[in-house]
Amino acid sequence: MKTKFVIPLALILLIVPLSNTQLEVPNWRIGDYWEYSGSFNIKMENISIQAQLTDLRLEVASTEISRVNEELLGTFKVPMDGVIIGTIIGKMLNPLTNKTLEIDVDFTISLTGILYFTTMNLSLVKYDITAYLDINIPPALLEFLETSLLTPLGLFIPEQLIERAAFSPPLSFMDFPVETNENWAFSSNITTSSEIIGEGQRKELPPQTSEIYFEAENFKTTADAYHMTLSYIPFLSDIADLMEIELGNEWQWSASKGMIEKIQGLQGNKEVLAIDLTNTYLYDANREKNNPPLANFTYLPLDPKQTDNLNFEDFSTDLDGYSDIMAWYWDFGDGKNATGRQTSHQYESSGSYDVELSVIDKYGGVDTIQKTVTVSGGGGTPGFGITIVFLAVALLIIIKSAKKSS
Ligand SMILES: [Ca+2]
Ligand SMILES: [Ca+2]
Repeated sequence: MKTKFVIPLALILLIVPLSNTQLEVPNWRIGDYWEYSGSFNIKMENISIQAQLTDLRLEVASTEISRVNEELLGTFKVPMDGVIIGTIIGKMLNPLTNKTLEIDVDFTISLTGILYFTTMNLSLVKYDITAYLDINIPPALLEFLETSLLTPLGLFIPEQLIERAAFSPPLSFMDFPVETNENWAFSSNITTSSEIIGEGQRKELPPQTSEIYFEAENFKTTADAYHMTLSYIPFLSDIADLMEIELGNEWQWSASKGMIEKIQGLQGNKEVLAIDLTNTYLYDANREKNNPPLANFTYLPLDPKQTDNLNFEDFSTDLDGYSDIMAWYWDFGDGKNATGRQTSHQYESSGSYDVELSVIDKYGGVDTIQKTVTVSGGGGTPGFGITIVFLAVALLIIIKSAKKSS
């Protein structure tokens, strides 16, 4: 009977060290940066697009407290910059004249923007990106486009595209901690508002909300790399959808670089997209863990009346030093809020208010404390203060006489 248990136990012992491999949330800090370069290749029936991405740089600039859906979130503010240089080559058929034109257009797109990620699990909260376009359209193509447009849209060559997007809930690409062979799925609503600028005109596109849903799988784990399939790439998936291209994506996350090091998309068996993290990065996987701050505050007067202007002061601590604390967010419990280390507030009516202070340190540690502030009606009862003084004096006399008698 006993031997029956030997094999399963041996198997369990073998499995345990392997299943311990898991990818924790990376310990990002201000100043960490990553640089990418890569290529983009699309072949369609009549048109092919080839482009090179250079010096795409992401850097953790600061930490901020953001309010998302009535929730306060600690976020990393990550500026992003990069340049895409490419060519569009192909043939276009003018449906009106039935003539074909050879196309050879060079373009340069300079990207600049800011991304916000939650400090807790690096979910994308929002982004604000501007793309400066420099498209060299030959006169023959311009004329061709003008004559082939079936509806009189008027040709508008954009010079600048601005897109602001917010995700609700924040879009989690990774389900930290990621275990070997783990599957996960996420959905989020993206609300975008865009602007197109060109030829001295500015066109605003109305805000649009759509749903993002994707599935992911961590299918292979090696010493440092976590290989995953992900059915969504921000920005590119939207373009791919428009062009009806299927991007089968492989993401490779590096534990030592604290970031994605490779994105690869395949169309059929051909490479459509290949972005690699060049060796320029700054991240220390072995750095000591940050101690999150401990939120606390004081306020005066302690027994406020409706007419009082209350002074609030931060009294938070951080084991790494007070200078770690970067931002303060005050919620006065009456719909009003403020930022800064010190602030003041006056309540419009008497009552009990739950005042909340959230603090964030420069490494993304967040803490919140709530205190109830009771505001009494203005004026107060005359002589009330004197009654307290009488009580205190009476108490002192009682204590003194009690001491004497003992
Ligand atoms: Ca997980
Ligand atoms: Ca700290």
